Amino acid sequence: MSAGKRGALIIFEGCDRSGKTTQSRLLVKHLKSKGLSVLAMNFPERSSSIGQVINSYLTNSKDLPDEVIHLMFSANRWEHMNQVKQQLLEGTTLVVDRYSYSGVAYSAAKGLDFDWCYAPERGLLKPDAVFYLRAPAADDLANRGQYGEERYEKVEFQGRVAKVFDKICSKEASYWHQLDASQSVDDLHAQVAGIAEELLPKVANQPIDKLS
Ligand code: Z5A
Repeated sequence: MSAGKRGALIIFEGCDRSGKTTQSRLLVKHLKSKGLSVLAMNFPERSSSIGQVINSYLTNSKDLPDEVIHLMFSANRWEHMNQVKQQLLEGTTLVVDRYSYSGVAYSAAKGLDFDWCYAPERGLLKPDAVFYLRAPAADDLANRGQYGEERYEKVEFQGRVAKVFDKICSKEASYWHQLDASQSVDDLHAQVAGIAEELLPKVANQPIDKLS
C-alpha cells in the first residue's frame, strides 16, 4: 500500500460459535498473502487490567452488575482506540473479532435499554465493513466446539442476542454484510475475501469516520 493510504477497519460480528475467529484468521492470512499490511485484533482484549476483569466475569469467577460490565467492555475498546487509529493511518488493515455491536447486543439481550447500551460506543472509530455471521436458527451452532463453557453460551440467551444483532444489521445495512453462518468455512471465506478485496482500495483515501 502506498504512503498516505489508510487501512480498513473490518469487523466480524455474530453469536457465539458463529465462526468469527475462524473467518477473521482466514481473512488475515488471505490479505497477507496479497502482500498487504494487516493485523488481527479481538474484543474483549483480555490482557489489559480492564480486560482481565472482563475475563474473570466471562469465566464466572467474578460477578458485576450488568451496567458495570457493559461499561467495562466499552472502556476496553476506548483504551485501544488511539492505537487502532494510528495503525489504520499507517496503512494497516485491522481485522477485528467482535466490536461495539457485541457490546450492545449482549447487554440489550439481558434487558438493558438499547439506546443506553449504544451511548458509550459513540465516538469510537466506525468500521468500514462488518461481516455479520448469522445462524438461521438459535440452536444451529450449539453443537460446535466448546459451546457452553462461558457465561453467555446458552441457546435461549443467544436467540435474544441474535434478535438484537438483526435489528442493528437492518439499521446499519450500508456497511453490514449478512452471511449465512451455516455455510462451509470455505464458502464463507470466498465471500468475505471478495468483499474485503473490493473494499480496501475504496476506503484507502477516505477519512476515518466515527460511530454516531
Ligand atoms: N461480549 C460482550 O458481552 N460485550 C462486548 O462488548 C464484547 C463481547 C466485545 C466473549 O467473546 C464473550 O464476550 C461473548 C460476547 C461477550 N460471549 N458469548 N457468547 P469471545 O469473542 O471472546 O468468544 P466467543 O464468542 O465465546 O466465542 P468465539 O470463539 O468468538 O466463537 P467464534 O469465533 O464465533 O467461532 P470459531 O471459534 O471460529 O468457531 C467455533 C467452532 O465452530 C470451532 O470448533 C470451529 O472449528 C467451528 N466452525 C467455525 N466455522 C464453521 C463452519 N462454517 N461450519 C462448521 N463449523 C465451523
